[in-house]
Amino acid sequence: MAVTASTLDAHRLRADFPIFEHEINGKSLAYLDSAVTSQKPRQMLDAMLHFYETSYGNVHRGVYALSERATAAFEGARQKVQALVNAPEAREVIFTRNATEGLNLVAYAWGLSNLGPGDLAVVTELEHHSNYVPWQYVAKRTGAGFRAIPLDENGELELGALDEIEREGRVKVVASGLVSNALGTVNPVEKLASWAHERGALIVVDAAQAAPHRAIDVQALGCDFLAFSAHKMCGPSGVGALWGRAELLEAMEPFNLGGHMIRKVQFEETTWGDLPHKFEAGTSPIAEAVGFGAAVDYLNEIGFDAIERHEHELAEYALGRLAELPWVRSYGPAADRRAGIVSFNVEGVHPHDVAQVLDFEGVAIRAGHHCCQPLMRKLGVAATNRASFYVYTIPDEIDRLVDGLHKVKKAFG
Ligand code: C6P
Repeated sequence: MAVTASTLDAHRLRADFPIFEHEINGKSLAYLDSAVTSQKPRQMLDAMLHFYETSYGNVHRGVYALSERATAAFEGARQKVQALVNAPEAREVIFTRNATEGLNLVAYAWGLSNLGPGDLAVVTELEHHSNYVPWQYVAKRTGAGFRAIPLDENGELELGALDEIEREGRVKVVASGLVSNALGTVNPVEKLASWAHERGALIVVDAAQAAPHRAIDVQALGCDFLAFSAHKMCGPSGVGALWGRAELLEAMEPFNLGGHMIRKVQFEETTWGDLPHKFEAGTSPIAEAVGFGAAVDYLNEIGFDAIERHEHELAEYALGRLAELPWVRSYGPAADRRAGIVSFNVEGVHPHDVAQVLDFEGVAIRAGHHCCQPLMRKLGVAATNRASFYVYTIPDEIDRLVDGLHKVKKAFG
């Protein structure tokens, strides 16, 4: 990996990713869909294979050496994730299946017992369904109100609306993404955290599109919970992390019940284990957690400042290139206010048709509502096309996207 403290060499990094050795539709792959899931570096794949070949066993269950080795690797991965987000304690990091499960854990295990009539759960109009629907559902179940912070025409949160929201009930929880998956907007989470805390409310941060791309410090953000997925950050699918403040997690009811999460089970009553075990019922994604740890090592070696700068440059380049096409409409804020995600539509052409023509050219982008239907409604569209970037993205892929869009225009008139 040839990188300096502040830059990265995406051409060199591509060599770490075996997927780029394969052709798609007879063309080299231009993978512009890292926001849906990232590709995997050999270092992470090797770490998982090595673990399976040398150290695999169940964790926290055996007294034999292999199980202890597996437990040490699994807990080592937890410490890597703890350091990644600057969490005060490793026991505050819960391994989940993904960001969605982490966010549901908070909505169910905290929301069901702490929300009620007169309370408000506040989300944003930019929110991914995973941090929107659980709060809408739990608000309905508990009789609490449900409000969404609106967006302005630049795709940024209108914080001026908070005063009005506050007048409508007792704000108990604010749920916000740090980076929007649909527009790339970077939300002012620190401000929202202060606003929530001044009102005695909690803030739950969806970092699914942030943790892969920028340094995260839960203490500096001032949040109470933060969730993300390994598969979007060079790690395997099937594992994610939820960080929560220990005193909140300790006071919460469990989310899943069964093996490993108990202290004592008797016919009359069951008591719960300590953190993090209380929230890790059943056999954990063991090798996946080890792969997650290896992915964190890989990204740390590149450096998050370099990753953020690289993706910012790509977003700026992509927005500039798309602006050359008068029949393409881009959505979202200016490049300096967003991460490496650009959403757009080609005039008169359905986003699925756009993505299909691009696929023939080996260019993979996403088309759809991106699990953000409230946002699509706000934009007045059913769907958009979206290109998203990562450490291995090179400007040539964006040029191929633009060349492909010319073909779309030609094919659909
Ligand atoms: N977004 C996309 O944008 P899971 O599926 O649990 O790993 O991640 C869910 C999720 C939560 N929050 C945000 C901001 C996200 O972007 C996502 C996943 C994907 O293409 C799939 S909709």
